[in-house]
Amino acid sequence: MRRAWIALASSIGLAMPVAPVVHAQRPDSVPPERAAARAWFRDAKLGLFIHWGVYSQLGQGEWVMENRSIPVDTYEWLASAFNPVKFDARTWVSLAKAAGAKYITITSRHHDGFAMFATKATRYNIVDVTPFARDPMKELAAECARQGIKLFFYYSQLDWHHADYWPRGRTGRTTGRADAGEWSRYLDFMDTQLTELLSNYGPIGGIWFDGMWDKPGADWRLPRTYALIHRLQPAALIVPNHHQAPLPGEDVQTFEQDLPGANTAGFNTKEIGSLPLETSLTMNQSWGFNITDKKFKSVRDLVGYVVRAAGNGGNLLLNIGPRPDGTIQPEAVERLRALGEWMNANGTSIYGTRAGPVPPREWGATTRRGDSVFVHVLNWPDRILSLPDFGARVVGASLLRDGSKVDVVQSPNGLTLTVPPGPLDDPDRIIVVRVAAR
Ligand code: FHN
Repeated sequence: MRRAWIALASSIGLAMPVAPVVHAQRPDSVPPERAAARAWFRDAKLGLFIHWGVYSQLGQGEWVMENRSIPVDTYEWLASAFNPVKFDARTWVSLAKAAGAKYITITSRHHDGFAMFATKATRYNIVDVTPFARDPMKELAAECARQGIKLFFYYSQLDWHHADYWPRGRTGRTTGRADAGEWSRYLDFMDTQLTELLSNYGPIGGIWFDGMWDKPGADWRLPRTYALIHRLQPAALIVPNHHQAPLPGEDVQTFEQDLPGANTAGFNTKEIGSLPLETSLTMNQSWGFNITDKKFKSVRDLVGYVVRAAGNGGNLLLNIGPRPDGTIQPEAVERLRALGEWMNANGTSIYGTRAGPVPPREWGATTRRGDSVFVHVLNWPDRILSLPDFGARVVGASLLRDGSKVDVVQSPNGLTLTVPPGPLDDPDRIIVVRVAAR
């Protein structure tokens, strides 16, 4: 059952949202720093997700401890062998920049409980027990600051290693821990580590939480933890991957392997609140390094995901799983560079936009900035494309690529565009439709 769930989670691609439920929410009153950070996030549109840890050594994804029932002491040995000598923060951050990503979200600690940062809360961390003895989060934070890209820390609330993660949730039952523990001590431990992440790495983008779904009924003391985070860094955003509608104190609503409001993965909510939106997506079918998973999405597909996420008013958080030596698979590097070239040429139709007047459809999506509506034609073989009414008078239309005029006819029923044929390998023909100022 558990394996089936994981396989489902990692194998499903994005699909069009089916009639999302839009959740009426009172606008949160947030301090100006956080409001500005949320606004920045809405504009960012592309982030690079990185799943990297001790598990990368086995090349079977980040769930290997659970999937193979590896006992805690055996996994501790694996941790003690982790030595990613080729890790180079500058290379990683430069690649994220080259891809057009505005932020990086990296696993500071995944469900295996191993801290990929220096922590005084436990010796179970990369500095204290590995031959590497360096803090890659520190190196990344410094490099992100240098290259002007935001850094978010993924932090797993679920823990397959800690003795006090008790009572157990749905997972982590086969790692040989004693059936006893003190839940409040575990929550204190997390708060200590979060305090370190928010105190020792300069200003960070925020914390990306994951794993609460393992114990949905538990008291996670969220108000206290969220207040702690916002007190330590008022501009840090809280991004919870709990698969529910947003809870008080949260800043972003994120969807896993699904566009906002869709639930092909089987665990996302269809309720969309008023917070900035994000979709996390694997580049192949795995989050952590999987040595045999070669099912990488094509560049055309990745462009489509960025466009459809933006067309839904959200960001795409595109994942890679670096190798245990600290290098990144060439398939991922190649795709990120190609995506970056596309973003470089067409980013004006993505960055800083909002969802356009026509919700994403099979043919493509629309985005909007001011008086420009960008019609992204992703999958439409015909010359004539008819769209529902934009709710504004259309002034003219042109191709983003070269500014050439595009025929557009507006009627009370909508618009008809004559789509110019593009190069066969063009993943997205973008038509800029100018509408009269409102
Ligand atoms: O179990 C994790 C999984 O390993 C991965 O980190 C993804 C990323 O969105 N989230 C979890 C499942 O919800």
